[in-house]
Amino acid sequence: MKIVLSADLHLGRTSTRLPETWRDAGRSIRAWERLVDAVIADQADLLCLSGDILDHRNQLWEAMGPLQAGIQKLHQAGIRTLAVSGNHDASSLPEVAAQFPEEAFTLLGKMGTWQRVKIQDQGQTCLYVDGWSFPTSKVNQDPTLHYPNTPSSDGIPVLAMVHGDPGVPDSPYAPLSIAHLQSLPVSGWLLGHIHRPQLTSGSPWVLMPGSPHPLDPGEPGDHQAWVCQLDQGVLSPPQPFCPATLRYENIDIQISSQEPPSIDGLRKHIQTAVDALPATLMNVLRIHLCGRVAQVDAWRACCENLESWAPGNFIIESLSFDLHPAIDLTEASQTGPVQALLVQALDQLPEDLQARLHKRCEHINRQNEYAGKELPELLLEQLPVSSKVEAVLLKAMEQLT
Ligand SMILES: [Mn+2]
Repeated sequence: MKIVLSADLHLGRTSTRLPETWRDAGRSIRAWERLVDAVIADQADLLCLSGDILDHRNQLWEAMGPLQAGIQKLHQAGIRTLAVSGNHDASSLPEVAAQFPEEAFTLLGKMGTWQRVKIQDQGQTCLYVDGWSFPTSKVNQDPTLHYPNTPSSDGIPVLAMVHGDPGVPDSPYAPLSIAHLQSLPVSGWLLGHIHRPQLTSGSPWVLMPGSPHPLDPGEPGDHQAWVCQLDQGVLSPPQPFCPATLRYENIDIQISSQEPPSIDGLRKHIQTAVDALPATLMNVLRIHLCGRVAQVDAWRACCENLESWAPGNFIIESLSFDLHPAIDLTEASQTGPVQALLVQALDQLPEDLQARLHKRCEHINRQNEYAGKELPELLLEQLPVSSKVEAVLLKAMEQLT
């Protein structure tokens, strides 16, 4: 049995910062139509959607028609859709559910109570799907605290669905704890709410599927739905399914000091970076140029008309610079004690500054722990501060030399 998993389609929204020619393809209902077709083409058995399927702010009523048409198309192909509502569609999804028989579309856990449905294969129950839906647009308590925590003795796997905010105990959008989710007797969790996909392995695995179609430049990287297999009573960890046709990407281009300023050279850098990405029809790029170069102004001039360059599968949404004049650092360090200190600091920050930053990290980590937030430990090397310090030091060197 094949089960496709997704959430956060936000039907009604259109992805932002797109050129006119990509606007229609950037509508979330187009992504939904593609997903429906892919589910049918792949002959999946179930489609599970974990909330925020409809966006409450954008074109809600226009989005309902395409959602219903998709559910109907799946039903005609013998595929059942199961869903829970999120904070965006707490009130609209029950209306959609009322239009369909249970075997076409099942909204699980209405009124904020956990509900279980049995899925059958050739007359035998092969899977339980548990779900909980947002009863209103805000919920301050972790809904899994009321999960009926009774392990089934029949060995039938359980897929559980809930929309919520993992690792944020004071969230008004159903706070969740990954550790608590993994302590419950289920085989896999399908979450929703966070648009960046994340799969936490283990037993049970926990999938935040992410939006299957990115909605703005704040959602860079891979976006897709997921698929898992139920084979001989085992629910496999999910795999990516139906990749998005749109991608936002931040690209850093490092210019070397020997490289002569040239528009063609710059274009080649960008093309190489795009070629390294997974093949996607529409790429929206935020480009960041950095390096120490002989002719900073000439490089800036090369970028002037670059934003209108659109060779087909990508556009340049923005360009930023972190270019500094190439300085012979060894020579510069010999011109005075301040210069020597700055050059040394480029390699390694002064010890007292490092110690202060370490203390700061520890303080933040303790606070996270105290607040019960499950954020990964913050390490000094990961702080963006080092690149900022480097930029300041280089600026200072420019002034001094
Ligand atoms: Mn949400």
